Amino acid sequence: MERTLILVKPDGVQRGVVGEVISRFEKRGLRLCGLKMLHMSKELAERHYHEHEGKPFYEGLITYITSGPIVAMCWEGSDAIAIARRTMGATRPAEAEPGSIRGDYALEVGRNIVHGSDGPETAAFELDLYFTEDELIDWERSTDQWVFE
Ligand code: D4T
Repeated sequence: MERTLILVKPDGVQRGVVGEVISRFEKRGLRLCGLKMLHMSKELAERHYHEHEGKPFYEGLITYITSGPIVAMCWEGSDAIAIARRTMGATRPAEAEPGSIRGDYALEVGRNIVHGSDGPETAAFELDLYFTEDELIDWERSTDQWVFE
């Protein structure tokens, strides 16, 4: 079982697609294991996006991601990281397939609605930024046997 961090970014919250995003991950079969709403501090944003520091879009990215409340979630399942990224679509919405979240709801890379961890190490690092261990729930769904092989 793999866990991934998904964020609904400020544009997704403002545009009222939090429920839609959650619904797509639920319908896909991933299991929700943590959820909270928060307003990201500059410090948290800088820690999250430390790998992009110095890039031309970095300052705009920090301003955008701290511009309003976000929703942070943990989703789990086999291959959760890759499956979540396919469900979100390409980072650049112009390249995102129709039917993906970004392919259906976004136009610009700097307003791309959602974030998802891009690998197991990043997922562990990012989940730790947003959730304490006791905020991540170990549970089973009655439908798990029909979703997980
Ligand atoms: P996030 O982290 O938001 O899920 O994005 P990705 O993992 O899909 O993509 P990323 O790390 O390459 O980019 C992080 C973040 O920066 C914004 N961005 C990116 C931007 O505003 N301009 C750009 O040219 C790029 C490459 C969008 C996502």
